[in-house]
Amino acid sequence: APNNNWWRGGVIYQIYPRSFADSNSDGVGDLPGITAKLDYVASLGVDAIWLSPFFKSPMKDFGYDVSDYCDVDPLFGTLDDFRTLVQTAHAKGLKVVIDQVLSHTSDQHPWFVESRASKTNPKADWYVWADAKDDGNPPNNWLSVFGGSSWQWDTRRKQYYLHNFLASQPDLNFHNPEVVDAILGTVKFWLELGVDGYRLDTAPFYFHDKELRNNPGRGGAKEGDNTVSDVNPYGWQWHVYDKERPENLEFFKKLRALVDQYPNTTMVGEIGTDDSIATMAAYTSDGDKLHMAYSFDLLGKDSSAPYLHGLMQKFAEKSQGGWPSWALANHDVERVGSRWGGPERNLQKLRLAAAFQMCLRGSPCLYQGDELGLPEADIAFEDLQDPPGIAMWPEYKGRDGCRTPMPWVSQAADLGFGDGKTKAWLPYTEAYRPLAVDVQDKDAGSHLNFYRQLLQWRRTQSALIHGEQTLLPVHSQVMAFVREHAGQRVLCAFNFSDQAATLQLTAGQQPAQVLALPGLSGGQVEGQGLVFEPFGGLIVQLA
Ligand code: TEU
Repeated sequence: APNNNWWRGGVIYQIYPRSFADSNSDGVGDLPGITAKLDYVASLGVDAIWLSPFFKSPMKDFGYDVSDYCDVDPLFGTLDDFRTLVQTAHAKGLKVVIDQVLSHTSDQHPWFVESRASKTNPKADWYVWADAKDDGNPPNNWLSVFGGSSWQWDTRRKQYYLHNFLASQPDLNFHNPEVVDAILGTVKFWLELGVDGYRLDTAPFYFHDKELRNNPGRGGAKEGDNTVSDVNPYGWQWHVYDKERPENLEFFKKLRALVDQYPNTTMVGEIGTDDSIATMAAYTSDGDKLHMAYSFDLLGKDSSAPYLHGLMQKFAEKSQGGWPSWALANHDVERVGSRWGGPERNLQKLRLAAAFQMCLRGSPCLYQGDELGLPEADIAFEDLQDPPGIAMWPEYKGRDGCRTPMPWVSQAADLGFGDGKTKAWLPYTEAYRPLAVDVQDKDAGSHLNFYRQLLQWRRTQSALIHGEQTLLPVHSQVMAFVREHAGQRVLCAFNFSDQAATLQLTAGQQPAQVLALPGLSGGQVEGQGLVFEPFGGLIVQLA
């Protein structure tokens, strides 16, 4: 029988098409390149792939600036290439989730070209236009996530338009019902082509505050201070008017009604905001909005047990049955191999973190190359491609360091990314040579084979996929919780510190059997307690 809930607890593998595999040797990865590597992806034991955008785009934000929602950019291939990719993935038992960048378009999108032409054209109100203040300044203090004001002056209309990211990514006006209808039409297009779901880019950003009120400062920001800082996070668009506004939830219901017409489909909303937990819960409760909410809360530096505990506790308190997707990395942040692994790329800790992610209630999301334990690539300023990186260097070095080509073949000049001769859009990372797929494939003890074993093992543990999750009390070193399903109770405990640790269990937590997870080590049962080496972990079936 078809499993309508494959996404509940399913593992998602994120592919960044530009950097995965280059079939036509133009220096940029493409859809046929991905299709050719699907055996590899299936060998990991994941349930689905999520493809970052491959739609027509001037590539100012590398595809997150869409100029035609219903076509493939020639750089990535054709619609037929996409059909082949979907067929091939399905034949290998992989679901296909695609990225939908609905909040904004490219400034080259015909909708925007028309909208900016005059104040009276039929699409005049499809984007967020506003007059200048009397002194010529933008209507309010909102800031772009990528730096500077989020308002761009347009000389033709003599008005400002809103952009939450680059100026070449104008924000669609979702308060206009015509825009919502047009967007739902584009979503339907891909459902008809057989996709299994959507990753919704910047889901909290669809609806702006209609009254264009200033973002309030927080905790001591001075009026007029538009710099992004700890005291003024609301200078960004990440403010109270955006996240859980009723219009957004109503839009999700419309999306859900559409998506539900196609069996076995899912949606995961990207909540790329600080303090996302309440928002994640609001978006996924009651089964009538999004299926899953993708959190950024494991994408920072903090991997301490108290932090992780606080996060999971907060989600449990707020969740109302909502469903999270936890990721340790993506194409926007420093690779987990460095961020959590440190300069020495501590494999023991990375394996502990991976096991932790796979044991959590929710749908884990892997980013390409995490399974190889890749560190962040060093990129020289001259090689930078990412606009916010170029703009904010050296305070912020941008996102290129996690986007360099996948290393497939250790000995090939281009690491097996293309035909061996072409220069790729980002430099090949020499440090990836010894970590290439062909090397790790052959090594039974490699990080890659650890991941394969972890994912295979998880498939046999229904408590980890379907179980309820109960946290143990907060502990300064050990993050621990129990997953419970169909009478089976599994205790998962992870020492996230570089010191030995012990964890006392209560009388109700009688260890019955240690569940051997290859690659996870450094933990053992001693009477009514668990003892751990630094970064040791243990998974125990309770009586
Ligand atoms: O990212 C949204 C988001 O919140 C990011 O801006 C993130 O905080 C930032 O990249 C700093 O790490 C999505 C996409 O994932 C990103 O690649 C796009 O650039 C962005 O939307 C605009 O579409």
